[in-house]
Amino acid sequence: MTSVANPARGRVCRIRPAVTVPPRRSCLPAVAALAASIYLMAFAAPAWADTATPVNPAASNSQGINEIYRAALGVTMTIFVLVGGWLLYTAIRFRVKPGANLPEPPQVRGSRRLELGWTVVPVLILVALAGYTIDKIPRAENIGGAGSIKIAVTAQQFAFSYRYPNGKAPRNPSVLVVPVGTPIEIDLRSKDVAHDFWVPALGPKVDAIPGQMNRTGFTASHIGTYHGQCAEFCGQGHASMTITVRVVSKAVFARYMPGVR
Ligand SMILES: [Cu+2]
Repeated sequence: MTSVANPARGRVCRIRPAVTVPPRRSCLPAVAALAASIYLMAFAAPAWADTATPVNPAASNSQGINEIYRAALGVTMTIFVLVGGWLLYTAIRFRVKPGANLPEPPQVRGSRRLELGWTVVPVLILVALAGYTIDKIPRAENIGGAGSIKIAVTAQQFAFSYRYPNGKAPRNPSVLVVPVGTPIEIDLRSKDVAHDFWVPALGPKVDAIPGQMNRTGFTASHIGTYHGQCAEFCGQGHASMTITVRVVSKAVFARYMPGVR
């Protein structure tokens, strides 16, 4: 081992003698595994369904949640592609060839610019994502407004029950029918244990807690039938504690539940 002066840094650095790299083992299995993974990812269409977000939003509230998901996914995927691409490039570009002499590469210690960069840039990214999320949360949680309909929802092992402002329940007790484009306010209570009301396509998930009334809601933007599920394990029948919300036109709702608007 010899010592030489490093003119760039004014220090003495050590240079090791060249090393002869032994021939590598075949990389065929690794290449085959990578190719198989890419093939499976590219052709497993169902696995990509709703990848970016849990569902297709059908209300302004879930649209707000959707936008937060997409922003976070966009930023993180960009970072993944940049870092992963750079890693892949360097691994291929600077790979060791069998039988090559391998001198020790330049030894770099400390770089204020680099260290500041990899500290400040992630902080700025996180602050931007947090700011965007905080800006969108009011939209996701926005309930009520002119012409809103207040519906009392009661959770009980193992079903949700609904009551309109006129005191009536839906004709099919397990299907909540609401008009499109109308703010729906939900007063959520539980009769026994903790449950959770969640219809992903419509709005945020909210706990139903005994002795407490929690409020949630949504303004549906599309006519259709949307499904949800109690999202808090509440006992043996929890899996059967499903939610069905049917969004109909205002005219259909006026005939379905006269006097409620
Ligand atoms: Cu449950």
